[in-house]
Amino acid sequence: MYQLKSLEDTIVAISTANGQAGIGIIRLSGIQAVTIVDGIFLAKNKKKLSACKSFTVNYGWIMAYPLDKVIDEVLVTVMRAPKSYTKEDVVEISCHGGIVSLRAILQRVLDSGARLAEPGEFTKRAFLNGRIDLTQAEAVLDIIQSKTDTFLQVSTNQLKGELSIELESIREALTKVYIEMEAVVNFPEDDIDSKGRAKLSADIEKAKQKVEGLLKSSEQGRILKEGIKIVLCGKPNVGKSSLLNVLLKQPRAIVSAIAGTTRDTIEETAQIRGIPFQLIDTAGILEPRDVIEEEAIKRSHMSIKSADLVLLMLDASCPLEQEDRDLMSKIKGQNIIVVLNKCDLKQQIEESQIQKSCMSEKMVKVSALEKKGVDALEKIIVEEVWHGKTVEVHGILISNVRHITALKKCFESLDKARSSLSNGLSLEFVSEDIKVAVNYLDSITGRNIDTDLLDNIFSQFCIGK
Ligand SMILES: Nc1nc2c(ncn2[C@@H]2O[C@H](COP(=O)(O)OP(=O)(O)OP(=O)(O)O)[C@@H](O)[C@H]2O)c(=O)[nH]1
Ligand SMILES: [Mg+2]
Repeated sequence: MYQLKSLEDTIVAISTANGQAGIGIIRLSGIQAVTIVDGIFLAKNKKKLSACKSFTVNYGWIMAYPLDKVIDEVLVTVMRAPKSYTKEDVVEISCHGGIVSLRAILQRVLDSGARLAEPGEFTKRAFLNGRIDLTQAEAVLDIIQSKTDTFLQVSTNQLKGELSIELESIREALTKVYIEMEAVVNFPEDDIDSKGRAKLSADIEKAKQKVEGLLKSSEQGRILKEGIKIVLCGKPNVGKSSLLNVLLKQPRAIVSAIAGTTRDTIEETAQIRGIPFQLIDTAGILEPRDVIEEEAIKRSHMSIKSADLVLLMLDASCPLEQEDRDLMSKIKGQNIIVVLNKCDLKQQIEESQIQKSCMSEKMVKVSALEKKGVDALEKIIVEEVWHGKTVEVHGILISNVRHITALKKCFESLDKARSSLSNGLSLEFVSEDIKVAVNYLDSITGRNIDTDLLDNIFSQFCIGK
């Protein structure tokens, strides 16, 4: 099991964001947490923190050295081990949220014997001290980085331990199978008949299906976590930037009647019906007039190529032109939704021609100017990325690449175990596969994980968490 060499240290960090705010919090965790703060805190009621009960908030001042000058007026919360975030003694000093005050108090705590916490070290301690498993620690990171309400809900479920419980139940079933097999391997006189083999096979299959179910959820999970890349493309002046602004609900991009207004690609994130999207507005230019426009075209193409979904914009108020056709041939093979813009004007474009030139059957009519048809567009975008499914946030959604990789390996091992079993192979080999599958499950929850990987996971956290 991984051991942190400095688990004995008392750690400290500013836990609130850098900048000015009403309050700021400095958090300490470790054996010396209460003693250290006692040395620099003067309570209004003169009571020492060491004499205070757990989960009490104490009003007073953090004093400078020597103790005749106040650094700031504070509230100190004491949370004693093991009922704290880290399962150690935790003290939180809430002071005024100015950076000078926060830094001065932090320095005072450091001078009194605490060590500056590494990124994610509080959560790492919660994991190492057995309060949460690794999936829950990772959920904390997901909550902090959450871009949408939907993903926040999914991460909160994971923090509550829903994934851990599911993995534990699969593990338990597989361990039972493993023990039964090992008994047969070690005591051959207890050999099992075909009925016994069929039962073991059915148990493995059940576990395999559960793993498969988790893997199936990962497509939705990944989308919610990372979002979908949508690129707006179309010839100049069709209204790409206008639509971007409508989708973002803010005038982010410059809109003008001059063709070639957008040159550099514009990237913004947006939430559409609970799903995070990265929206990219591109330059419409097709024939470059100078090096800047050459670069603009290059960038547009790069964005289009890497898009999960392309919104091909056409101006409905004029007939389909060669420029539109050129663009269509460039994006062939990609996931496309045709957006007919300027539908507030008299329609000149022939829809049958579009369908002939473009492989996509998905088409929406909008007016970016009058903000019409946007609802229908959003609906079709969500249907496209969600494949008609509903956003299910109450169950378990796997979103972490590390979990997905381990679950895939676990699935493969179980598959191998099942076919070995049905091919009549010795149980010795089958039980080995089961053991490998269990090890993969354990790597997800952190029961067995190597130091480097653990460091890697926690280094993604911010300091103070
Ligand atoms: N009538 C009408 N005009 C629109 C609509 N959408 C955009 N426009 C106008 O079309 C012109 C071009 O709009 P932009 O959004 O700048 O077009 P673009 O595709 O980003 O153009 P480039 O950046 O040059 O490639 C502007 O004058 C807009 O006001 C619409 O739905 N109806
Ligand atoms: Mg533009």
